[in-house]
Amino acid sequence: MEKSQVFNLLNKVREVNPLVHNITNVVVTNFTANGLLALGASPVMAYAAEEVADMAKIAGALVLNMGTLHSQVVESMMIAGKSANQSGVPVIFDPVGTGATPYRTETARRIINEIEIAVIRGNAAEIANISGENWDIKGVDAGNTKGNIRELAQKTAKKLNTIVIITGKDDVVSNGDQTYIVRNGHSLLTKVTGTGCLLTSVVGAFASVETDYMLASVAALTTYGVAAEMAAKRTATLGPGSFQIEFLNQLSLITEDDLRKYSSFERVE
Ligand code: ATP
Ligand code: TZP
Ligand code: MG
Ligand code: MG
Repeated sequence: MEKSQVFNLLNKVREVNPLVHNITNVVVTNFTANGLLALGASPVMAYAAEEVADMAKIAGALVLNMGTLHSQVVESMMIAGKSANQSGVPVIFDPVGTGATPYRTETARRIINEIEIAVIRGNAAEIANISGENWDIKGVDAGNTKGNIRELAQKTAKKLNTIVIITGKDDVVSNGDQTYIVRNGHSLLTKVTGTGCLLTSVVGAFASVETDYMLASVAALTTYGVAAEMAAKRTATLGPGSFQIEFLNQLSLITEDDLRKYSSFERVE
């Protein structure tokens, strides 16, 4: 994959303005909608069991996020996911907090068993717990990561026959055969809630315009990480509040030149 493909795909998102249907959590809803708008996508949040099948089938992507689970939202995710699958709409899954409680772990397994997932995006502990390993997780935060993240992504992708993204200081994307590392990003992203959740929806926006979901994932992670680096530079003497707002600005302002200069990713196998 070439650096130029990242901007080509970002440009396509800006031109197509894809509808991204999110069934997400109450913490990040507004931030996710604003981040998708800034990027150039068209967000919609729709949860009612009566309408999710209709919304999912006309979307460019469906994003399922387990952040604030309850039984009604799980039923809506199942209906929406099946409708998306029938219509060929990619489903992107954020298994927030898998491993923190048995309910979250069981729900993540149910979603994976019953719905065909194009891309799963989580922190290392969430992906390990989905994969059947028992890693400690503190609520929704990965905490200290241990083990080989690259191998974990490869193994989980093979096992679940999907694309797996594990984020952290470096991000890993794997389909089981091919694996990329994306090095862009900034530690201030960990000081703003919902930056992982918004990223999952941004992957949805890129997957709406590119059916090679590996390519779409690498482009989404790179764009997101470069926007964060630029925002951190511009708010260097300030704190996470200013960074959060500037990050939204940079998602909308980022140029081909910025991506050419700062993109940092490589295929590792
Ligand atoms: P957690 O709940 O553990 O914080 P998350 O779901 O919020 O996980 P992150 O792993 O924090 O998701 O990833 C969100 C974004 O932040 C990604 O773009 C990732 O590359 C970036 N990121 C996370 N940690 C760092 C870091 N230490 N340095 C640079 N970028 C980071
Ligand atoms: N609690 C439930 S969902 C959520 C919190 C704090 C947001 C998690 O967002 P992210 O993107 O994983 O930091
Ligand atoms: Mg986080
Ligand atoms: Mg998260």
